[in-house]
Amino acid sequence: MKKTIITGLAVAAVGMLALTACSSGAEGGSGAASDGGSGGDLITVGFAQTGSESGWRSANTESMKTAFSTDNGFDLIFNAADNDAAAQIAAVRSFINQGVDAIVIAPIVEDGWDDVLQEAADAGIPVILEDRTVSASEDLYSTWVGLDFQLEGQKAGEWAAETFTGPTNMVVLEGTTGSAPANDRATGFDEAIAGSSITKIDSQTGDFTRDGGKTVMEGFLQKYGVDGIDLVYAHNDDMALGAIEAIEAAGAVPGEDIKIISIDAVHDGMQALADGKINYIVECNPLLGDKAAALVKAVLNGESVDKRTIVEDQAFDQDAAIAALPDRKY
Ligand code: GYE
Repeated sequence: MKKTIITGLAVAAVGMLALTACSSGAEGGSGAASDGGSGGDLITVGFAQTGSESGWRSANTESMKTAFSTDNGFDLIFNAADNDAAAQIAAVRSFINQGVDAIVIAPIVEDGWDDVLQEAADAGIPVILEDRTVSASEDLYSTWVGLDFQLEGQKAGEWAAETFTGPTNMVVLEGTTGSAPANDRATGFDEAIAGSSITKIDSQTGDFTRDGGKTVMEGFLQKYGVDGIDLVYAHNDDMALGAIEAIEAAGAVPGEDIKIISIDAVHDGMQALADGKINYIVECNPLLGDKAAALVKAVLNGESVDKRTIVEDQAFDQDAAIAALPDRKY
């Protein structure tokens, strides 16, 4: 399997190549492309988004809508499945029935994709995955652009193992059950803290939402008390922000009485880190639109593309968050 770490420059170059090489761009389509009044044929793309569960997702949706604009040569059919895996598969089926030129999916969960991906392949419609991955065979999709979720979890775990050297009771706020980031962020973190003095006393899904994180954290606080929990590992910022509300409501100080590590580095999370309410954040870059759009054009033009494009992430402590906040794009 080929694996590429791609830089902004390389992506821009691919994008420009694809733009100049793409005249009609509607090969494989069945007349669904409309010209949208711009004079040329547009590439009709069905995008099956997960939903609108988090700040990360809002930034990702905006990035995708901007990149797949009419000005860039696309006619985008956008669907957000409200975190319902069956509804997302139904949306992909409807894109196939509409005869779109290409389908882009941010898969809610990893499993269950084989049949519908085979149907897309049978219809000659290429599928490009963005953000999350699937467990189905790689032959069933053209390419994937996303993040190394396991490495994100590992970076968070390494920081925790270095920082908490005495006995530490940790609770985990997991992302959506069965999603690639929830699975991989758990694996990466658990491997990194193996043999450390951190004990995972509980772990439950908060579905990547602020409300979910708050509700699960309220339950943990009821069960273990403020004094029974030293550390929260949240699979995303939104759940950490929900946990902050629960901790404050319980009369404790988040970031001090109970430390918090999360993943994403969206604006509200970074602000909480700068304010000392979160202690460490590993970034997960949601700005994948341009890369996904360039890949769609390259695939439709018959160019060979890498099977995986992984965008690199950074990590932030409080000082780094204060320094980075003014220039953050999301
Ligand atoms: O971390 C979370 C979102 O799939 C990487 O989904 C994405 C995750 C992100 O809901 O905030």
